Amino acid sequence: MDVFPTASAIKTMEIRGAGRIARAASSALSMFAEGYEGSDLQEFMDRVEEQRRILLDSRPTAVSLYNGVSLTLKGVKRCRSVEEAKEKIIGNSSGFIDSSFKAVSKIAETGASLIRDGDVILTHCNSSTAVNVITKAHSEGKRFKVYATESRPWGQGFITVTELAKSGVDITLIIDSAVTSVMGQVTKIFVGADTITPRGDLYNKIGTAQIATVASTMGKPVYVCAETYKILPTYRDSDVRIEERDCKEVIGERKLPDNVKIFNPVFDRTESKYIRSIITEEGIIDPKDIEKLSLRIFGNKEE
Ligand code: RUB
Repeated sequence: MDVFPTASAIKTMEIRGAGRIARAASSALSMFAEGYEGSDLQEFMDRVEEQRRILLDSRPTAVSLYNGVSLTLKGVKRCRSVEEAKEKIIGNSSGFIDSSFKAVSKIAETGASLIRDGDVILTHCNSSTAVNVITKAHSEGKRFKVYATESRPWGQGFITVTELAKSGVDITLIIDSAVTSVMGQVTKIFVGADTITPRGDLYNKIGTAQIATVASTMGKPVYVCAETYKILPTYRDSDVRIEERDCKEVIGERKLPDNVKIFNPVFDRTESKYIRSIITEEGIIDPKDIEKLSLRIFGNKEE
């Protein structure tokens, strides 16, 4: 089975969130390898490259997708037969998916240790990693309050508040423009990541930069919850494209004059100076130390 249905589900956001799209892409490559029936190695490699491209083109901003795909294909070029290459992809994929879930649990433990009774937390969009931090702290018996933004235009905040409410967290939904109004009460901000650059800058859902700027003005710490495969390898620095989506997502059923232009970027960049720490499965990292971590994990050249 080729990866097209997965790529298309990622594009239409049926599968969304940086971690989920990386795991889905990895699993699609594994299923492609498993179902491949030919025996010509070159032909197989060409098909794999084509599948890789289709997946990488599905959403441009999250480096998790690129890293998930690259880790799934790691070492495949050195394989000497189709069977060996298929086994490699299947093994890499299951290793990547497993380590990705383990990273989310580790981050939940570490992140939860930063939450105290009486905290007022703000989260944005729907990051499964950030949500796990919050539910973990709640399951440990800590009592705190959470504000979650609606996250226009898609409204991923509705997913967040539903998930947190089901876990029994004291949760309040706010519209995006209410962030400044609640920031006075907020004690900590937890958000997810699509990409973290070696300089420690963050690409995440549109509005994150605004939240972080307001937080910084009011002296509130911003914590980014991110598995290390959301870090941009140093050799790809400056390679982040912000996805722009259809204007229909902004206006919905409304009618506007033809000469109104609509700009719909769906991610933004938050400078590292607004970020207190990045919580990874490797521990709590100062944004200044991300480059060292990126080099240790990915090296300085592409395989
Ligand atoms: C989702 C978003 C999330 C990150 C991290 O945007 O910006 O904060 O992807 O998510 P979209 P996770 O809904 O457009 O994909 O922690 O689940 O990987």
